Amino acid sequence: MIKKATFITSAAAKVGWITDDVPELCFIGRSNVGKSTFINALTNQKKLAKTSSTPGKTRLLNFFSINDDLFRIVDAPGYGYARVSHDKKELFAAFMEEYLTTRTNLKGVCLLLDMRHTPTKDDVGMYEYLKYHAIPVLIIGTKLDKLKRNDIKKNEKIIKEKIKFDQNDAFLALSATSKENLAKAYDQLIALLAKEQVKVA
Ligand SMILES: Nc1nc2c(ncn2[C@@H]2O[C@H](COP(=O)(O)OP(=O)(O)O)[C@@H](O)[C@H]2O)c(=O)[nH]1
Ligand SMILES: [Mg+2]
Repeated sequence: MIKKATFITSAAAKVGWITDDVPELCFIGRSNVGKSTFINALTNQKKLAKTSSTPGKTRLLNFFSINDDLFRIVDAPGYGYARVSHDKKELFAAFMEEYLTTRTNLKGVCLLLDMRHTPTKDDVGMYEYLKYHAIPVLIIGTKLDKLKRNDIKKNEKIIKEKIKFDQNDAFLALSATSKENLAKAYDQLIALLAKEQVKVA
């Protein structure tokens, strides 16, 4: 369980990154997917990650220390709003790309997808990008409470098909509001920290 979570710093560029060996898990998702709410529920703190009402407002990486530096959660800006063209290279800001491709502390990405919807082009592009760079991924399906029981398996199947889900990755659908499956998230994060980065063909 997460017993302690503290905000350390924000960084807009590499110069602001922390220099040490603490492993990091980066949380990524479209604006409004429920990332801040998930981080707050996971850490049992009401305002750790700001639940912003202005989509795409945050332009920084936010670093949080978990359980006295057992690992860090790095909250990334939401994608899907800032994008200026359909060029894949501009799916996210250059500083995000630099973080994801050069940060040695990074052990995995927690990619959040809304359980209610078919993943967007941006979602598909993001997963593809992570796979291309051999970054271990945990998919968190958010807002599970909004689904009818019958739709849960159905939607999970649609999402997995749409993103071409790799069975070696983990998938966990949960609700930050009803707390369903929330307790399972911590173990998944610990498992993600231990995963090998395997380059696929
Ligand atoms: N029903 C439900 N609503 C949620 C859940 N998680 C987030 N939300 C709502 O979705 C909206 C966006 O959440 P937020 O955490 O700010 O999204 P972010 O932009 O990804 O950080 C807010 O109105 C939240 O209250 C959830 O598990 N269930
Ligand atoms: Mg947010």
